Amino acid sequence: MEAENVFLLSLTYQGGPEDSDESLQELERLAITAGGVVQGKHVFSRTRPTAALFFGPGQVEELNKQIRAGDIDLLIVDHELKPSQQRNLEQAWQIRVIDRTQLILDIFARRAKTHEGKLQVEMAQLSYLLPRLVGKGTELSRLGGGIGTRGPGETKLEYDRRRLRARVAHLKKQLETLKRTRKLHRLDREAAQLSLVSLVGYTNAGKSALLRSLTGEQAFVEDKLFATLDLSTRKLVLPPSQEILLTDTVGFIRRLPHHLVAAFRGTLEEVVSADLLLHVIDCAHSDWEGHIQVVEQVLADLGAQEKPEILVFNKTDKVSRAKHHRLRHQFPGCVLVSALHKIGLEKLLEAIKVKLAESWQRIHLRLNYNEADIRALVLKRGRVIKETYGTNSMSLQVELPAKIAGQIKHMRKNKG
Ligand SMILES: Nc1nc2c(ncn2[C@@H]2O[C@H](COP(=O)(O)OP(=O)(O)OP(=O)(O)O)[C@@H](O)[C@H]2O)c(=O)[nH]1
Ligand SMILES: [Mg+2]
Repeated sequence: MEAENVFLLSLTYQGGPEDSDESLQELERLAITAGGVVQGKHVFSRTRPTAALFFGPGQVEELNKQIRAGDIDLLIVDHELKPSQQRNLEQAWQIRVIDRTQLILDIFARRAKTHEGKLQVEMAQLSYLLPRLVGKGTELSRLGGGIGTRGPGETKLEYDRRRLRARVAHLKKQLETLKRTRKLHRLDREAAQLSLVSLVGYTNAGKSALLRSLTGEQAFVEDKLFATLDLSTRKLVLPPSQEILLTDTVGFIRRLPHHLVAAFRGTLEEVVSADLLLHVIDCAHSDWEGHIQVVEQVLADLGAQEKPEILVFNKTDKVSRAKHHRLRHQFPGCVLVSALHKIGLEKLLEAIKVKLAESWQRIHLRLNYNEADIRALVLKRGRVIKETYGTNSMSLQVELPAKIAGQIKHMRKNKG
């Protein structure tokens, strides 16, 4: 497909978002990720948005001249537009207009790989499109290509609204089924009693790179926003022998469209059901502090603000020693790493071990020598603090997750 020439537009107004500059820069990266060539950008300012056009009539006219003079295929507005505003702007400018949400949906559509990921994106796209179909009738075929029209939804655009609604209902059902299956997997995990550690963080922070460096497996890493959409979970051994599961998933972004949050809620809830969150931060990014806030807000929205968390500052290879010191001072307990250069990984593994152990119970076990299976379980899921050997039995001081302690009790009772 030929690259599209896009123009980016934003509005500052009283009571509006205060992060316009940061957000517009990000919109530019998103547009490029979606395959656009950014021809220009502009920030208008007004007391408040207008109901009909979002921007002021004079501003729309001013931009019209610029559009006529240039070679622009698509206008992207860095706000969520009402369906009527979008239609009116398209009429005024005679080119396609999409908003931030639609752009992000487009990127998600390209990125979704697994069955569930695709269903979730289609669901988000359709819920976004449905209110926009009002009065459009056969005009829909107009949306036949380019940024903001791609993905699982695109072949479905000929459906009339009734069939779209039926499709949404169908998707909902399928996602529900998948969610149930996932719950079963979660039960499996609980049966296996493995601790789950989730990587969370702003998009492009280096979560997948970290998963890859830690586990030595191939995770999809790319210098693009939303490189990863789907859950991927790997087993990881914390030396010497403790086994845990590490999960990587979709990154967060400011003004994450609520359609997406809703569609991806199942996956995100899975992530935050973890025992421990590793919040990965690109400390070389100019807005790293803003990113932390966005991520903490999304986590709070998902009800995960109380989860144990380790702040992992990544890409430390790109910042000065002085900044390392400042970060350590400002965020006690944080870990500094470079996923790319594999720096600080042992410290991170140690920090994960310590943090997981904070909720463990310390118990005393007297084991016969034929109970090697229980000792092995302790070594895999917890740790031995002290161990002494007698003639007929060994005495162990151990620290374990409460569940494992319960499991061991159960195992011994069954043996009689
Ligand atoms: N210099 C440097 N670059 C890094 C480091 N870690 C990751 N990167 C780069 O940062 C970019 C993003 O890395 P990813 O691992 O894809 O980031 P992510 O957090 O998984 O991003 P999403 O999947 O989009 O949410 C890639 O180009 C990586 O090579 C690091 O420690 N140092
Ligand atoms: Mg990733």
